[in-house]
Amino acid sequence: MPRLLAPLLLALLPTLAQAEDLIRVYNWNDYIAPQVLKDFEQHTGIRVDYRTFSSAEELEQALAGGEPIDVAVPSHNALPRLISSGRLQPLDFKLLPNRKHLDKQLLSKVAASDPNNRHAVPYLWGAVGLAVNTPQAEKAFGGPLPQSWSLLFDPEQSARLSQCGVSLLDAPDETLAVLLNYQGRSLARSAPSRLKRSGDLLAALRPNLRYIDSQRYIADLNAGKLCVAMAWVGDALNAAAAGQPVNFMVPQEGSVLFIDNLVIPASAHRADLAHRFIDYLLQPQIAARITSETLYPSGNADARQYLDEALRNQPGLYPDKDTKRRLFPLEALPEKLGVTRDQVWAAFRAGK
Ligand code: N2P
Repeated sequence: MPRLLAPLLLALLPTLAQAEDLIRVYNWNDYIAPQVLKDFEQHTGIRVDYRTFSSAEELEQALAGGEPIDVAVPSHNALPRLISSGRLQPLDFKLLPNRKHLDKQLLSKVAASDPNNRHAVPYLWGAVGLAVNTPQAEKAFGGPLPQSWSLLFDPEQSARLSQCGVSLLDAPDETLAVLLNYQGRSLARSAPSRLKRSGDLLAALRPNLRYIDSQRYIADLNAGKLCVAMAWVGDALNAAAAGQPVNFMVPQEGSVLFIDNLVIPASAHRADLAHRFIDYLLQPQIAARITSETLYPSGNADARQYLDEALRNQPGLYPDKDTKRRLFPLEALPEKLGVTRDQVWAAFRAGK
């Protein structure tokens, strides 16, 4: 028996060695240039098991369940809880020489959620706004559109638009933050009772919404099947790039800004390879390719010079000064409020 086993094991060895050079990456949908993954695999011989999620909740559950993920991409407002519950590993900066290309302003914003930037590397960021198929929406609305969240949150207005299709992101922090800001308040400083009342307002909008989903809306906007969608900037710009007359607008009342980050979960099996992957993405030319394809602004300051001229100046990609003034970063919620938010959102999503 051993005589037979030995050659078999020897034959298996190369496969085993290869199987070890694998990382599991868990990212948002439509948030990478697929060719970058292929190039990384080819250059390094490290295989990437790449999966996606479409809501912060999905990522949170995977991390809380201790899944063996080597690189994940949480938004900045999720960092304080992930760090305090020990879900993230501190990064080894020595293994990330390309960190020097990161945008310093962005790093200091993220440092409010991750002191000294020990755990997170800004990847892509951007604004939340409304993607509007202007000809369709104006027709249904019966005239020019206000540059306002009222298109969604005023039930009379969204009822008019419902015939050409209105959708909402499955993103409770973003939705509640813009709703409360529209009402002149702040999500993070709201009492749970106030959040429940916001839930009632959302429930009244429910009949006007085609769905609450952060992935389906991309294809539907591209195909002209939605006229107003609460959107993350790159998804909206991609619809416009696909030929639809879709505009991305940040309403006058203001909106939220998110910064998504590359992190190494505590449950990672290959933190060494995860660092190599992150450093690969931190090369300015690679970061520029990712921005060119996803149409999200890059966390990499040196990437900008590698963007096509047209893209570098594309309105809406990097927010202009005026828009920037209307944007505020998503805030982390105090624990108790987080529980109310989850209840309110689950009921809303289920249509209860
Ligand atoms: C892209 C998802 C954007 C991520 N489809 C928002 N945090």
